Amino acid sequence: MDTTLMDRLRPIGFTPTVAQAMGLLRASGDASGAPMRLIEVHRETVHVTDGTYEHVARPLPGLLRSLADTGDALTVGDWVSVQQDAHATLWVQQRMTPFTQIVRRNSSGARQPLVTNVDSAMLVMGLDGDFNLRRLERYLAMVKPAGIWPIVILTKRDLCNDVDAQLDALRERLPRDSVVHAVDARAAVTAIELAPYIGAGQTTVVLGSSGAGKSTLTNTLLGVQVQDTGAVREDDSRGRHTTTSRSLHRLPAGGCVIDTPGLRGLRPDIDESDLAATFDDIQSLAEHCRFRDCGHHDEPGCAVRGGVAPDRLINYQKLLREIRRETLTPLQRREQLSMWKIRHRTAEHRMKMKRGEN
Ligand SMILES: Nc1nc2c(ncn2[C@@H]2O[C@H](COP(=O)(O)OP(=O)(O)OP(=O)(O)O)[C@@H](O)[C@H]2O)c(=O)[nH]1
Ligand SMILES: [Mg+2]
Ligand SMILES: [Zn+2]
Repeated sequence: MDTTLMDRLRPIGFTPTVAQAMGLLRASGDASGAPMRLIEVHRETVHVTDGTYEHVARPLPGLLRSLADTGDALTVGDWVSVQQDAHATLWVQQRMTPFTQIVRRNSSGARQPLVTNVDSAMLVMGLDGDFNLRRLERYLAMVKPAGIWPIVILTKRDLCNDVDAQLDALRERLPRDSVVHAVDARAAVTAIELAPYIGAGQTTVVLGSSGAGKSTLTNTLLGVQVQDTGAVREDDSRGRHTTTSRSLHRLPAGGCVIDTPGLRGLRPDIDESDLAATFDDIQSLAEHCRFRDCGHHDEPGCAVRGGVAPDRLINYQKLLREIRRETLTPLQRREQLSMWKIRHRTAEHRMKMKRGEN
């Protein structure tokens, strides 16, 4: 690969490893397209950058089909090979298997990749009514198992008069090695504070609920107002879903940031061992429980209860139940449903007995 091409692509995250993977990819097919990075996904087209210019391209239907077969899709952050046909239409021919990928489950349970090839994720949470440790743990459970470095960014520091109390609550709750910054997302100095996390050629993604300040932070990192921002509701600090699609932007220092819409009802696409790795404090305490299969509910000799914040344990158990429910076979699901029905009926019966209706 020639050096001018390398120089052009490096600021958008092209590394020797990507170069090698792209080279292998192109050698494996009959394609000889140019390596580009996907910056926006639309219904029929995608926007890509070649390091200098942005282009609109169309994905080959065969590529979309083969991705869909494995619950995958073209995603912002992807490296793709793009070729022009005789009519000057650009076609996305192939996609490099992502080095990292953040995936959630949508409301119908299907896998939905959010972003790919990111090095770090800025988990953005407001120090206002948005502050919610259970939600933050959910984000961590989605990001950490993907091999992505989480950075907790607490915005609206300027609006909060008990920052220290919130920080203490967070430190007590999260693993000791968590990286946390409390910032005013609008302030230029915040870009300087966070610069070490997005070196040249690295990509970060901002994640968090609507109104948390993801687009505000994106603009501050960029040094220009590119993304629209919107006021939050006063009563509950909720945003109005101002950002509606994911987009990748180049930073002046040579990294990239991906802005995303606020996620509702986040379900991470992870398995039990991923969850255990995210809640490794619970995992290591569990080794000292009297019973090997201790559920840390009310079993005697439990080493976990009392060892971690009670609400953290509740959240872990909730996530575990969700994951187990998702991995149930249809038969197991039916069995569980009928068990619930029986429980419900028994409870109803008991209520009637109490009311003397029997
Ligand atoms: N005072 C103050 N306001 C902030 C801060 N961060 C964000 N805001 C404001 O909060 C509101 C929501 O910010 P956005 O950046 O639009 O939030 P978002 O996370 O992008 O929201 P969606 O696009 O809806 O997902 C805007 O009015 C911002 O100006 C902060 O650190 N301090
Ligand atoms: Mg936004
Ligand atoms: Zn236990």
